[in-house]
Amino acid sequence: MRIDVVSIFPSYFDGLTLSLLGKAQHTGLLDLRVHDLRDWTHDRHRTVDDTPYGGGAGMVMKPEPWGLALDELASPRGGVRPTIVFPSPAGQVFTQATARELSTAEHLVFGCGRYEGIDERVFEYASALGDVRLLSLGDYVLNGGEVATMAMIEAIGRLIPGVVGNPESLVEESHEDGLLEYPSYTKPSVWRDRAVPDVLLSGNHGAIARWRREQQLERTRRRRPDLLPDDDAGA
Ligand code: 6GU
Repeated sequence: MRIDVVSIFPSYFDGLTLSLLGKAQHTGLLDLRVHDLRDWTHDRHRTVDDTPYGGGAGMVMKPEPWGLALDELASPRGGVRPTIVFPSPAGQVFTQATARELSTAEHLVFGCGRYEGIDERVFEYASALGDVRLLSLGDYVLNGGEVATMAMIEAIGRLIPGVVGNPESLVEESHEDGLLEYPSYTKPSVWRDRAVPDVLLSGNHGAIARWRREQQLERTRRRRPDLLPDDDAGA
């Protein structure tokens, strides 16, 4: 998979060279390129923002640098239109299902906004080049799209076949089956007077599987009732 990221703070993404995603880049499973939006400015101050038409607080990202960046990075490559993601608290919520869907894309482009956002015409223009998605991490406000983009790239990248060494570890996680994960324990069997649940030491694999399923349901009921199908307060 090819991923291009456009940001005025490219060094945010240094962390993506670590661990599994770093290895995926070395082995060629992931081709991640981070770009500085200011490279597409032409004035002495490398300006990327301006005051909003109609007034109001804060600054808006100017369309011209974004247009040039998208022309260069998000034009169809070999007949394939990219998926262009703009992280935004005003977008649809990014979930494990979104991560799964985007993990099958050949080419993703992330446009990280700052300030009060990007001139709206940029999204329309981008729609002519690729499939545009406005995606939010959840109902709270970050200072810009960088941290959200990192979270999305990690969630997507680990689903690319071969990135996570043991594919079985992917299916037993929270959210993969719509429930929270069951609790895990390791040695010692007693630690500071706290014992590991007996069933896990029983060697009875059927009983262990049943216990884990019950724990998943119980935790989900208690912590995230909105995830259960018959929840009145849910989506
Ligand atoms: Cl994607 N961007 C910003 N700025 N804030 C957010 C977010 C995204 N998701 C949640 N809060």
